[in-house]
Amino acid sequence: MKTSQASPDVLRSRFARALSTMYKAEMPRYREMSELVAAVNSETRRAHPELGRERADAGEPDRLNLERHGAIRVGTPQELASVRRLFAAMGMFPVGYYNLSTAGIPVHSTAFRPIDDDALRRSPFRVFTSLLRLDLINDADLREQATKIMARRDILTPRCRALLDIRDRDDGFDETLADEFVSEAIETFRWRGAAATSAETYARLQSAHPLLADIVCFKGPHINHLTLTTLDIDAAQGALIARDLAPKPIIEGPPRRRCPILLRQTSFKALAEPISFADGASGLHMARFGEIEQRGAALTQSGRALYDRLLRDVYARVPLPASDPVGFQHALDRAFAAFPDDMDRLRREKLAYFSYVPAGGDRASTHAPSPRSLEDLVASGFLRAEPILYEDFLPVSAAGIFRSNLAETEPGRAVEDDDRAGFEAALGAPVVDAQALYQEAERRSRATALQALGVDEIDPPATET
Ligand code: OOG
Ligand code: NI
Repeated sequence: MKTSQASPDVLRSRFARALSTMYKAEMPRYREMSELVAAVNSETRRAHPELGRERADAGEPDRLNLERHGAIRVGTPQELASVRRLFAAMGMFPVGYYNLSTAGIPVHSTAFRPIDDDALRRSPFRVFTSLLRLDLINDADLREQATKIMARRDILTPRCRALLDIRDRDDGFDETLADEFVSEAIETFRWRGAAATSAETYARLQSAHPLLADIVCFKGPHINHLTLTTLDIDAAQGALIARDLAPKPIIEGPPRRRCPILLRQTSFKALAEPISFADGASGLHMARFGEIEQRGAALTQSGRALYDRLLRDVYARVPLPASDPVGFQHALDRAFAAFPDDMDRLRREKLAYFSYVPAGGDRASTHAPSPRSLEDLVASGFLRAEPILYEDFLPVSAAGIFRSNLAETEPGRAVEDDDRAGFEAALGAPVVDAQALYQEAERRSRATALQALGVDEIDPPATET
């Protein structure tokens, strides 16, 4: 990249703003939700000014009301490779492999997201991207028909492809091309109420699986939701109910805690939107909604194993949360009493990742005597430990989100086989390992902090690999 060129971070940030503007114009209910979330956030900030420091996802006020993620579903390996190329131009890379077939949803997914701390800070926007698994659709005729329909479309505009070629050649975009690139890029994600198939084909695909119709029948992978962040998701959920915005009955993820972990999410349910078919008929399509999230600490492998185990117990007790939200909430609270809820324990028991910062104030001018263990330095106030924010997604939550927005409430037939190799072949690259990113972030912060204090690291790494 040359200095006169727009950086990938700048492109991502403009792209996220453009998508937000487009989605709000397409969907007044999303605009309404965004106003409500902004109001909850400023109220929470007013009532709890300390949140800026204590809560990992507080962010700066002007950044708080920007979208954190969106989601799309693509149909073919070529389409996945195309979006990979598009997102790479904006500094977003595939992190993680999510096998949703275990929950009866015929897709597997990744999250295209910024990877390093600076990039995340500059613009945290990411796109949860699912690829249809036609191999999980039983009807061979339908598989063939779906393949033929999708072979006719290119989800990138011709100009967008040309711009990506220019980028490869010049290693970036100058300002004029950058603006043009963003406006071409959002075309891929635009909602088009005109289905590319007849009503009959749509109905066949829909009855095989509602996702199939959504992925196959349109001209491209419309954004199916954008997601805002909140400082208090329980308050946001209450506000959705109070404003009749019909949220899903449960908040996905861990229960409310003093120390937030991972990711909690809610949404208003997909709207039935008018569509027209290629044969002139018209109908209603349910796919698009708005989401709210609250993020907490990233968990280590053992923290995550504990989370997964507790959540499994909850689902064993209440298999269909949507039909018993109160019982589910109760079971969730009970089970998670077993998950330590204080930052110091989360850190010392190596359940969550932390970054270490030399403490300011009095301590900054005192030289820490060397050698000292990391624990000593934290205990004596030379180092401050802050939870590292979870930047990824949760498969069980994602499955719940898919389900509540399809005309389907019961889990579909579960298939265990993951096809990471197939996914990575389609992508044309391996996915990045999220755990490795958090481990490295913790290791780097520790090394930098100790170096700043002039202390040699003498104790073993704080987090096992
Ligand atoms: C994606 C659902 C997953 C999340 O926040 O977990 C997701 C979809 O419905 O396409 O966005
Ligand atoms: Ni989402």
